[in-house]
Amino acid sequence: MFTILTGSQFGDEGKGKVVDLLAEKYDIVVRFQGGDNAGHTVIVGDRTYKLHLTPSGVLFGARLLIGPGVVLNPKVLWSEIEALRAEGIRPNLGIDAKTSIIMPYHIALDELRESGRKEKIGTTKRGIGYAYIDKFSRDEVQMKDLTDPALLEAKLAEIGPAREKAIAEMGGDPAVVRDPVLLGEYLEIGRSLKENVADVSYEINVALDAGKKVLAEGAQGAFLDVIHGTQKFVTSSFTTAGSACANLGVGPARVDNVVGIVKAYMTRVGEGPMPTELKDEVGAHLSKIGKEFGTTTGRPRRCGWFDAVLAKKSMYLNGYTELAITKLDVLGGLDPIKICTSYELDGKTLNYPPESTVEFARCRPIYEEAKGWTEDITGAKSYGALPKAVRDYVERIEELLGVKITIVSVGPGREQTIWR
Ligand code: 2SA
Ligand code: GDP
Ligand code: MG
Repeated sequence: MFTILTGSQFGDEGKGKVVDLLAEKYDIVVRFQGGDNAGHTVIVGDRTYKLHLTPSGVLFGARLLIGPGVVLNPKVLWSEIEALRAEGIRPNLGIDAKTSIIMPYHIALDELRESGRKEKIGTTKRGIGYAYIDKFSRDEVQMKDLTDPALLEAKLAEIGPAREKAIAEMGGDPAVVRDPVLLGEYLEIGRSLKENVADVSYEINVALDAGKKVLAEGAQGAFLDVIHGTQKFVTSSFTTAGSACANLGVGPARVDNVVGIVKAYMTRVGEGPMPTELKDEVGAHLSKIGKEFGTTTGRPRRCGWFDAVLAKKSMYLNGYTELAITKLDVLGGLDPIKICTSYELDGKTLNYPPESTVEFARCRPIYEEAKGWTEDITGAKSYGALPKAVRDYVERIEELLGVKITIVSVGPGREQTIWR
């Protein structure tokens, strides 16, 4: 069985929590795009794990794979592995030989470019965009190059001068490109991870042939997709479900189900349009109760009402077969609760987001109202035990999106989950 799970909004929908829940039933959990810009939180009991590269199936002992479409910072991965080992968890990790490496110069270029932009994107400054530029211009360092100093040296001899020139032109220090200390650290990690180098496409396809279960874990969300998101305020990878097939080398006919993670309201971290953003006390409530701060950078996330117009587009972009709704508990105490069901643009009513980001930024939300609730739902154990207003909200979203909501999350903990 092959399942793809992606974020349906702007990221941080709670993918980490849901992947952890599902992982018990899967043999392999694999990341297929993005890098350590991702921050996936898994909370079990009093322990919180903030995972950036390690797939969120780690606590159930699944085989964990990092596919060739990921951009990998080896230092971040290594520190995650060490932190997990310190807790007695030994990740069973495979990294594709062709996975692109985020080099120190990618981080330098990301920082320089972002600080030089008049209109900022609000990147995580993890070097993501520049690592993907090098992947697509075929000038990348790959995982296999880190396992052999001669390979890395040859690669840097070929691509180093252009990177040094670019950094110097942007006012940075070109010495970062061949910094012997940094390169030494990378090679040391490469040596340590040599046994983990894998052929991810082959491994997944063989596992599927053998009847095993594979879960592809998306990072970021639909509207941060480099093609279908709100350019230019997007990340540099393909974040929608179809990307899992292309990035992992698994044919689309092998996909059995596509799970979308839907937060019960909207958040966005970084710049870019968000029609339902609230800069009032309701936004402050969502931020405070939802603890909406970036898992990687700690930046405050912007908050707003659920946007069903964007969500409809996400259903099309991803072709979800089922949904998990998260953070319903955070809406408790707000009455009424609003759902954006259309936009107003230049006197016209739109039921679908305009393709142009400039026009999208000018859309005004049109809301319908739902009844709120005041009960604490964080301990609810069954769908029937939820107050009627909560069930009505869930079912209204289901109706608007036309896809069944099978998982209802009422708190960050594993046990705070209701299966419908
Ligand atoms: P980048 O660094 O080039 O990928 O940034 C480009 C845009 O993508 C956004 N982005 C994210 N949005 C939500 N969550 C992400 N992960 C972290 C988290 C974010 C954090 O889990 O909270 O800690 O700040 C993530 N990663 C990238 C980013 O904000 C830019 O708008
Ligand atoms: P991801 O990037 O999609 O994995 O999401 P993040 O981990 O960045 O952010 C989601 C945050 O919401 C994390 O702190 C989770 O622990 C938390 N969370 C997930 N589901 C729920 C929920 O149902 N209720 C509450 N209150 N928090 C949740
Ligand atoms: Mg996150």
